[in-house]
Amino acid sequence: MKYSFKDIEEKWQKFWEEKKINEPDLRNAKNPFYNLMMFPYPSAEGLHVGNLYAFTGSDIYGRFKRMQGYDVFEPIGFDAFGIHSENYAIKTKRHPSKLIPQNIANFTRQLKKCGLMFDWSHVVDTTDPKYYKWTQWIFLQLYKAGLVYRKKSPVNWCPECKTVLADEQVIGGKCERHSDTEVEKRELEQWFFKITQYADKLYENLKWIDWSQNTKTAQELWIGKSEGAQIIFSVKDCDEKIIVFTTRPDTLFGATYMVLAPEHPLVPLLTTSDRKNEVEDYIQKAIKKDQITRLDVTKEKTGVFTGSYAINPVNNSEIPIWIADYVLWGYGTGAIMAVPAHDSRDYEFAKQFNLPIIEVISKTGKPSEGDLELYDGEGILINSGEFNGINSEEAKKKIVEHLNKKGIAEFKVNYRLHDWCISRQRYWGPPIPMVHCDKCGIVPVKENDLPVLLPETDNYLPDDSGKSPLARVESWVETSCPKCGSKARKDTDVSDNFLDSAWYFLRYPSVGIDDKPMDEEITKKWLPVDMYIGGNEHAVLHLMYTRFICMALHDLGFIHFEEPFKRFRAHGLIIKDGNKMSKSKGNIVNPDEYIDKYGADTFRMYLMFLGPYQEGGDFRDSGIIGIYRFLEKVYSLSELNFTDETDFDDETNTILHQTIKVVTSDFESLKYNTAIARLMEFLNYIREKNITSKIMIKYFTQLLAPLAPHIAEELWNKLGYHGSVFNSKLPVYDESKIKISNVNIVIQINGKIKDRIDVPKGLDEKELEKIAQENEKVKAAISNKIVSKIITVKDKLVNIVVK
Ligand code: ANZ
Ligand code: ZN
Ligand code: ZN
Repeated sequence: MKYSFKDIEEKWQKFWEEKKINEPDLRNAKNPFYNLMMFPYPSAEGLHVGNLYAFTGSDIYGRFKRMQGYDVFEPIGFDAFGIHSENYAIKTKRHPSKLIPQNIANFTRQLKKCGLMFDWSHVVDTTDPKYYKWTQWIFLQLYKAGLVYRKKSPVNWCPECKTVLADEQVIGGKCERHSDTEVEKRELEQWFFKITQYADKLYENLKWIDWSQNTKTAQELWIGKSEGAQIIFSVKDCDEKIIVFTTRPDTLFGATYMVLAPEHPLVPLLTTSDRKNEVEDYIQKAIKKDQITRLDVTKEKTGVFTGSYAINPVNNSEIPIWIADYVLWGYGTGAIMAVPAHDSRDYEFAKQFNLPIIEVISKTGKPSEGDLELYDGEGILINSGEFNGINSEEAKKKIVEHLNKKGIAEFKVNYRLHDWCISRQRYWGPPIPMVHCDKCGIVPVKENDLPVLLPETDNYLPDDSGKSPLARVESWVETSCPKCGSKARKDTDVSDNFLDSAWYFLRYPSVGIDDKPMDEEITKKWLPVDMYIGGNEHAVLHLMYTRFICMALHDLGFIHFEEPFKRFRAHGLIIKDGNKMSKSKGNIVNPDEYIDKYGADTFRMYLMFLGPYQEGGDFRDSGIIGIYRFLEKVYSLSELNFTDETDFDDETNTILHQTIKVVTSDFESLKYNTAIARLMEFLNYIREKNITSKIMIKYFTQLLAPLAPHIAEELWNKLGYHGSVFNSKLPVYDESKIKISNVNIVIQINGKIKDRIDVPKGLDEKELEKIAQENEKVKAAISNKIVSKIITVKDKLVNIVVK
């Protein structure tokens, strides 16, 4: 009989749905396991193969856990608000509120064909007022807790998106969505979340959470914890003080000038009248540049002298105050003490503008001879008065302590992380639940009045005004003040799409419960998430925001954990025929086509066979047929006349138990490609040996099930078992049955037998040669001769020819 995957897959998909096979009893489950994958945004193009790669790997893990006896909850949803969706709606001139539901329906149809173990009774759609009501509720809770503030500040503005962006959405100075568009700085009043209040916890917890190392490293760098000190410098003939942040207080005697960021508020005060024009010109140019350009070490340093001098507190020397764009406003204090002998940027700047360079750290404890070279390491202090001879580490402490007594220095930890800019001047998002009243100022919407519904309007295009399209819907904007009742205006920004996705996994198990965001009992049972799989491109975006939101909700007493994901694993990326997939190259793999042609089981297994899941692989059309053939052979097992045989010879036992062992450990470590290879070998063995034992085929079926769920159900059924194979337990291997069978081989020298030894069956030529050459008798016999040739016959003999 032909392997008619279409009938088989439809039949079992229907079975799962009708029998609610994938809907665990969330309240009463005994052994809960929350298996999460990153939910997609429902693009109009439909399911992308990248989505499916991520989902399949996660689904296999979920099915595997289930067959180990867990009650696995594997939900799916749609991240349907946001610029991605909105831009597409604009491009195709269809209103997002019409387009998105169609996309969701299409995604749902596609996903249901892929054999994923989703609990379709707990779907989250972030654009559903029943969901975003609680997104707004979270905003209000954070606001009440003092974690939300409004500030006018230079923010990232994408002229294409016509909205502000968070720092995390700016990549190399360009918009993450428009890689050709330079992000501008605009002075706008925006809502911010105080993620920096959690900087330390976000950083410290990385030490123990079980996440992919590359993701943790990305977060570590992004948070950028740096330990140092703040030092106050006074200004000559002036009452102003300049505070600097430095990681090297030990180099204080080498500070020969100071630099303020062009945006620093003291600049106008410190600029002398003769320098005014030059300074103002410079500021105009500098503040337009983005961070990356400003920090670029390969670019020539620029700057101007303000005309004022600061006093170095350790030796009272007068040092000039400059402004330069390599010092950033928004990091540290926006001012530095420059130590050109020991900091590369200061060094270049000093060379360029002929500023003095004084060596204060020496590797040897003695001043350098000849031309002074930059040295940015640690060492022994020189030219540093009473601190001479002390090493850097100690000097850092001593100098700060010394100045601290005078009240002009303190130890300080600094973070690179900035607060999260949360407001967007776009249409397609949850309105920010705030009201502006002339009498009361800014007032939060009452919780009982949530959700603040997004108004329906055809006039939803973004513009360059810095205001959201919502501002144009006057009837909507008008409201009454929640506090005093007088006429007031709704806030017209919407919240960042990343707020929608920062808590969706908290909602999944509570979907259907509408009087609270999360049911306490169910949340206690299912959260935190046991396993989360997704792309590493979210390392400093989604994965940072979710951690922050969890920490805040935890501290406010809403949830019992502060880290959302017990384990996180980043999957690799797949490419097509050696190239990145892209629309412009026209090499996008459309899952629908392949599933129609080969079936979901084949497609799933082929995706997983491309390479180690955490590394990705290269999709080639020619490869998929191999997997298809394999499943055809699997299917032919269903036509055997099964026997009740349960006693197997040693070799068969060894192979069986070793296969169980390797495949289960491969599943656990997401090495699906090698698990598949192993199952292929196992199937070959079964066929070669004409094994028809029901129990043996049963084991094979169970091991295959997470990878190819439909065909496994079919086989399970043909074997005479009832219900779903996913309600059965995976076989467990027996170590004592794993006997590697040995063969006795002959070792010869020039054709004469020297030894006979036992080796594991099936060793290849190279391994056999090595064993023979390391044999003591052989070594002794050939010690002073030259080996000219080695002849090996697998499992039989090694003949060493010597001269
Ligand atoms: C004096 C000094 C001497 C420094 C020396 C370094 C080496 P991280 O590790 O990244 O925190 N800095 C401080 N604020 C800055 C700003 N807003 N823009 C640009 N640079 C800034 O780096 C901290 C160091 O970067 C600080 O320590 C300061 O230079 C500089 F031999 O102070 B240092
Ligand atoms: Zn953009
Ligand atoms: Zn009021």
